[in-house]
Amino acid sequence: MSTTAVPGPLPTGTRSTETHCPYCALQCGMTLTAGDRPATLVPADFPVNRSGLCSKGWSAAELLDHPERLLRPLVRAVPGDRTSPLVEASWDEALDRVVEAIGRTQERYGRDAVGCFGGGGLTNEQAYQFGKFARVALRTSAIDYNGRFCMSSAAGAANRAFGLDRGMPFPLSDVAAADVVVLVGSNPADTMPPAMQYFDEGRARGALHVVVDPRRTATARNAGLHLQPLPGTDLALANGLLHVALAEGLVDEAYVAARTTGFDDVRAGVAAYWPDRVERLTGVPVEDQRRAVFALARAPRAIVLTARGAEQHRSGTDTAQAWINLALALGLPGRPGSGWGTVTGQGNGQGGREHGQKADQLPGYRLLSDPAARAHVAGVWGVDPGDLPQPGRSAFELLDSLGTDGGVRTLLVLASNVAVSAPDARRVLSRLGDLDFLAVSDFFLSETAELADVVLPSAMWAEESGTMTNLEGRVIRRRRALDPPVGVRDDLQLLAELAGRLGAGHLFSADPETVFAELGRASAGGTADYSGITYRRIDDEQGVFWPCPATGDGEERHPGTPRLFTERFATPDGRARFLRVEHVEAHERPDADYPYVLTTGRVLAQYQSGTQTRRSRSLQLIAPTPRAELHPDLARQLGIGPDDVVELATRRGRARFHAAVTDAIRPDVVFAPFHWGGGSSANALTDADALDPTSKMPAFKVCAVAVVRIGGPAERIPAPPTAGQPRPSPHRRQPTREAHQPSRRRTATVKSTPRFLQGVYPITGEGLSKPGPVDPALRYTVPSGRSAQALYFRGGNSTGELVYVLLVRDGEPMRWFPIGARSDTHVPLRVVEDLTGGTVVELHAAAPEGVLGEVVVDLGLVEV
Ligand SMILES: Nc1nc2c(c(=O)[nH]1)N[C@H]1C(S)=C(S)[C@@H](COP(=O)(O)OP(=O)(O)OC[C@H]3O[C@@H](n4cnc5c(=O)[nH]c(N)nc54)[C@H](O)[C@@H]3O)O[C@H]1N2
Ligand SMILES: Nc1nc2c(c(=O)[nH]1)N[C@H]1C(S)=C(S)[C@@H](COP(=O)(O)OP(=O)(O)OC[C@H]3O[C@@H](n4cnc5c(=O)[nH]c(N)nc54)[C@H](O)[C@@H]3O)O[C@H]1N2
Ligand code: SF4
Ligand SMILES: [Mo]
Repeated sequence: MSTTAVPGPLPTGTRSTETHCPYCALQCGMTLTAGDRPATLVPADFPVNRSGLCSKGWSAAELLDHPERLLRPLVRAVPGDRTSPLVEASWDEALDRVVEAIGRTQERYGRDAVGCFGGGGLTNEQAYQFGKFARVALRTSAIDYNGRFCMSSAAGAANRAFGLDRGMPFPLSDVAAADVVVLVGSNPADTMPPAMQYFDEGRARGALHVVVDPRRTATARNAGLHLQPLPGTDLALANGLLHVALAEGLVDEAYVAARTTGFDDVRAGVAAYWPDRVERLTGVPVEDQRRAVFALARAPRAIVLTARGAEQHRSGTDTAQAWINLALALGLPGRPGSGWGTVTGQGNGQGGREHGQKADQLPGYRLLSDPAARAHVAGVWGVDPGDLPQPGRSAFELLDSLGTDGGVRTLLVLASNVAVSAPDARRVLSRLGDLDFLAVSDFFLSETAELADVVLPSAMWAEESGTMTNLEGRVIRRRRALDPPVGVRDDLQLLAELAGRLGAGHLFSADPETVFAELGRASAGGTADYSGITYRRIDDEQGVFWPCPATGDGEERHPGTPRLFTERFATPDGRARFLRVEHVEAHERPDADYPYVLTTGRVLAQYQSGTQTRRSRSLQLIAPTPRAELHPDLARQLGIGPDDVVELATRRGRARFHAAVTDAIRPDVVFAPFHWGGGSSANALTDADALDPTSKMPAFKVCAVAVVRIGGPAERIPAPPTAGQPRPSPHRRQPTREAHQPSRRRTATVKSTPRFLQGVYPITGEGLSKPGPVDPALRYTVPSGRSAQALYFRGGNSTGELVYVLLVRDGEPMRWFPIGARSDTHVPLRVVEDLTGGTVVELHAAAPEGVLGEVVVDLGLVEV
């Protein structure tokens, strides 16, 4: 292999090329005409989009010759001084500066002080090459990518449950044939519009679609049933649906026995999620819970899909698992036309997580911590397995370490705009400022590139070749339709060139097809096996679904795998794994200072951090300014009118938006799009301190927010004054968090009169006659001047022994509630007398000596 194998120029003249949209994971097929004139495109009849495109796809060609495109590398006028202007430079000079910085940093701080940050927009070849570049040319463990902020929770859950993560284990067209589809935190009507044709087709056949979303989105409006939970409560909802399924005998016991393990534990766990408790946690009425689960269980073909609304939480992995548990209990995964899937987001969000740009992974979805995997991949790379680094830090942890001892000092970013899209963006901005050196490859001067020491101009989608893996696991080809502008290089070439300057050039190629063949060999035998896929086959077969292992000479070739799990799951014993998961409260709940719940997400005409779509003239007409959605009741209360400028404030920062007043959102929730930076950065508001323990996903979808009106409608939204902004939190070690930590606080701070003492608590038995306090949260003092009445007690017991819960009033036992082994109880208490102001009410528990387990308690009181 050599770095000279760069693809040559295309022939002159006007020609049409079949390729795919640069944006989302649907990867709609399109025909691009280019050559002697500006590029134009029309949709193609490709299996996913069947001649459809959304406004982003339609307008994609506009950006190819946009005046703001980067056409030459940029470097700081004064090297090392990021306050000096960025000026144009030659590739040689720019790359010299990058290589010098790498050398300086590694010499001074060690190999791991040089870091890489990738993206799910890179082709498979580029993502693969980036992972290899980090491990082989830089020999650093510090590499991760933006998919951590996207698919990681769902991927974690799928790997745990099925032994394999392919977003949709079936083709998208199965959606059209399903009788019931449940969409949890997914809004394809705005995020993948052409996919709606499959949903529409299903509904036209009489299918019921259930949408779970705190907003009545365009997707929800078309659905037969809309469940509108409080953000961050989807896990409780899924457990609640499974509770109903069990109570109603809807579980497919034969499937559970034949194809799964671990159900007993889940069965015991969901006992605590009775419908009215779930209604209180989520806001979804009992009636709707029942409708959803009956429909799902009785449908001949049913599909459950989760997306970012359910997954971008600190318990995102467990939430995805809860929906997988439900799907498994109903016998869906692996059954024809049925199953669970996650809707992958970025153009190559699927391939981007398979080929080794993730901190813990090697190509083929192999693990860096697995000696056999290291040996295999090192063999393909021609290096010593012992030279491969160990797993590194996850995306946010990597960003938070920038500029610290033991952290990254020189960072290379490809295809990500973390200054806008990472959580707690003001903290990330400050960390980027702490770097010794930042290099960014992009085709526009993104907010991250603006901060760099060196900016490397990258080729755009229509100017490069490679493969992408769409949301169905279909490997498709991005075909070069025009030559990149002179002075612009594709990232594959960039990495090969850099590797050459670092002395590893002989191990890297700049030719996509060569790299793809190598990727195939590296993936052979892994879960994501691409070894039987070639460019030729992709052309002939309209894409090939992985796994597709190579076969020997004379053997029939592997057909690829459109549908997974039909016979067995990818676990060692072939069975899917149930895993008990518990509801955890949002890490930050509304309080007097920040009284509402903020959630964030997408609008139709903008894409991600907006680097591209905010530069598109046609898209700017549709979504020119960031609009925060709030309910008319809330708007009235705060004196906010339509299109007024409002400021959202959280403990991390402030950002301003136009107000979109709409009754499509819950009155206690505010929604902000994250496509803008600067004074309208939604991520200036979000929190990064509560990462999911498994996936390290930040809680993008829930935090506590305050809202104030700044002024009337204005064309330009003024940025919040810097003086009022909180200081970004200082460097400190990431707190380690334990999984499944039961809640230790009360779950509701409703301003109305009901009061609840509730939660799931561990107990240690000291004898049935020796009750003791369980948790400080189970204590309530009636405010002076008011009185209260206990209304009911509900309790659940996970242990194999009888336990008692005791209602204590001012230290005196008032009522005993026995709860049998592994069962629950419900006791109405309306007869209990008034509790006057100052009275202290507490719940204690007693269990036989040595018994360990959990109790679920829920005491309902009303305060008047
Ligand atoms: N137009 C457009 N399309 C895109 C993208 C884009 O930026 N713009 N990005 C692509 C990418 S990378 C991705 S990952 C996908 C994402 O696609 P989606 O997952 O569909 O997009 P989001 O808007 O992030 O979130 C979906 C919904 O979750 C809801 N939600 C918020 N909090 C919660 C919650 O706690 N529970 C539940 N059940 N729902 C909640 C929001 O109201 C929102 O309607 O879109 C892809 N397509
Ligand atoms: N608050 C909040 N924040 C979120 C989310 C949310 O729902 N709420 N969603 C998260 C999700 S799901 C995602 S996927 C992330 C996405 O966040 P980002 O990683 O910021 O994604 P993009 O905006 O697509 O950034 C890609 C950048 O790279 C450039 N680029 C695109 N393709 C290429 C390429 O092939 N080569 C090079 N060199 N450059 C390229 C683009 O111009 C752009 O500047 O945001 C996350 N952030
Ligand atoms: S749905 Fe996705 S892939 Fe299709 S045109 Fe729109 S952005 Fe492009
Ligand atoms: Mo994403």
